[in-house]
Amino acid sequence: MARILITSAIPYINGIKHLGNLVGSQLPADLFARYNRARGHEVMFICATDEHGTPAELAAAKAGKPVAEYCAEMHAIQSDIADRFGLSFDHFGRSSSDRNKALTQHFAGQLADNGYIAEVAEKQVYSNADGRFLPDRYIEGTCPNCGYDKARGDQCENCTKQLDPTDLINPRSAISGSTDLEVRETKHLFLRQSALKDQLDAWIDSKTDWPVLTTSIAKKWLHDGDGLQDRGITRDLDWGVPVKRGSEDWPGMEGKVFYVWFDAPIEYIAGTAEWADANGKSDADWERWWRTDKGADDVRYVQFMGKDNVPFHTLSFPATIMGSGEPWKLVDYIKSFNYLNYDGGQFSTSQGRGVFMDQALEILPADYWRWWLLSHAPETSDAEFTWENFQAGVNKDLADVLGNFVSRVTKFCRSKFGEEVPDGGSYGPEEQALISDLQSRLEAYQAHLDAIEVRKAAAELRAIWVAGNEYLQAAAPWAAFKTDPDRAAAIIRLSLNLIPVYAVLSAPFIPDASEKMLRAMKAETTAWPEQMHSALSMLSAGHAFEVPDNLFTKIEDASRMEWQERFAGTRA
Ligand code: B3M
Ligand code: ZN
Repeated sequence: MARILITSAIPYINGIKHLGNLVGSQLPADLFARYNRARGHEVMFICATDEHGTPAELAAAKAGKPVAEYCAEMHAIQSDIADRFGLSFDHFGRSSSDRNKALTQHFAGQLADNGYIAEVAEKQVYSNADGRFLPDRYIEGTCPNCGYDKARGDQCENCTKQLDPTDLINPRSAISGSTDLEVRETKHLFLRQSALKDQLDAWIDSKTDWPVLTTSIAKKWLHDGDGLQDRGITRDLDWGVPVKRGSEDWPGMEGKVFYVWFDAPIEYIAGTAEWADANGKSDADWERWWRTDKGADDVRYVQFMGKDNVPFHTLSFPATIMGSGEPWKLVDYIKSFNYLNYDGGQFSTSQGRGVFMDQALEILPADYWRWWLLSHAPETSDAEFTWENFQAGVNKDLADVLGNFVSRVTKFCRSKFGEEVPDGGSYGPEEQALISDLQSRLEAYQAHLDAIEVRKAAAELRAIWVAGNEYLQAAAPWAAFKTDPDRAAAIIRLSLNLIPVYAVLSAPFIPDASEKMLRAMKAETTAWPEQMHSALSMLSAGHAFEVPDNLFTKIEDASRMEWQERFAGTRA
């Protein structure tokens, strides 16, 4: 039994995530977590909401709520949707937790003690009316390029020109509208990533089994242009982790918070501590996942994320860990994803384009989405969601292949033998051939899941379902029944036995349908089928079952067109 620590990139708090976000981190992480639990490994699966930074402040302001209140509400909403999607986190934490504050401050203190923090003086815009420094995007004014009067200090939204706050004509505070602004000198902290460059480079080089997508991004940041740059890790915001050096105040840093990307990955660790707190566990219980001096040396740590998050996870967060000089666990494997596009364009949170997690569940059960998204995961290149493709995937794979098999077998048995596994006959050459085919497919399926090859695993699972269907079609128990009822009984006995095996193998992809199948078959064990031969004789003659309700309903053309239209524009 191995110990596997799994983290998914933590979604920003501002708003409900779209399906492109879901398939790029949380969903494949859940697949991997469920699979490893099913194989009997000890799994710790952590996710959280990413609650700091300007996007959180701005979204709260837009909602007219204090930011802490906004975050608490959005956390509850995201947590509920995650549940309904079957995301089986051991804990869904919050980066604004006390645990994360303390740990973030602790890391900053360690980094400073070890010489990896530089204090840099900068000139920045200060608002007298607001009594604070303003981040670039909190300053508005007229664009010198196009004359747009709501250009922000970092960029003009109208003509896309990158700006400095001092470029703006008639600058004003986006918070109060005040024009009483001045440029003042202030200090910020920088993480001296450049000083850890060689260590990071060697570490990345040692990861020969990582996906090219992951290592190529890391290498680019390490070597392109002037190489790895030091990174500012403090901001002038009210909302965030207050800058402290461990538990001590940090002179000159009053009123500042850590940059959101500094504290967000630390939440992977803090989230595990939150898990311990929430479950009456001790510090030792979470530290055995994270501290190599406290038992984590035999943990395999796997991270899931979209490609835009790779630089932070291959460079900045490892720099934080290495620079701390303490024995924290570094990631062993990073699984990164390309983008999923939506119907000829991009999913977009700011424009509300595409299907969002809550909307998806309003129209169809989670399993339909899980199956399609995972079987089309954007692994080797960007992928595209189209309604036609989604309809085809659901109807063919789930309804025609898996659902139809379960329904045909159980209904045929009920009508000819009653609702129990029939006696008579024995497995012949066709059955032996199926069993050995399934055994090699099982091994391939496991290998793909172990390697986190999501699409390949889905294809193999589909092939396992297809093999049962083809067997049933060729063995034709409905014909055999007329001349040789014992032969029909043997065929049906094997076919009924396939259902719990399918349920267990499919559970990481489609947990709800899997549970329905197991319940209908009244299966006593849900153990992973290590050997097909023995797994396929689990249900013996006389074992009672029930014909389940239809597992999957096909998507009609009319619904597809209605949804296509409904989700064509922007979210209301
Ligand atoms: N919240 C970005 C994102 O959701 C960011 C990930 C943080 S992972 C530590 O894509
Ligand atoms: Zn402009």
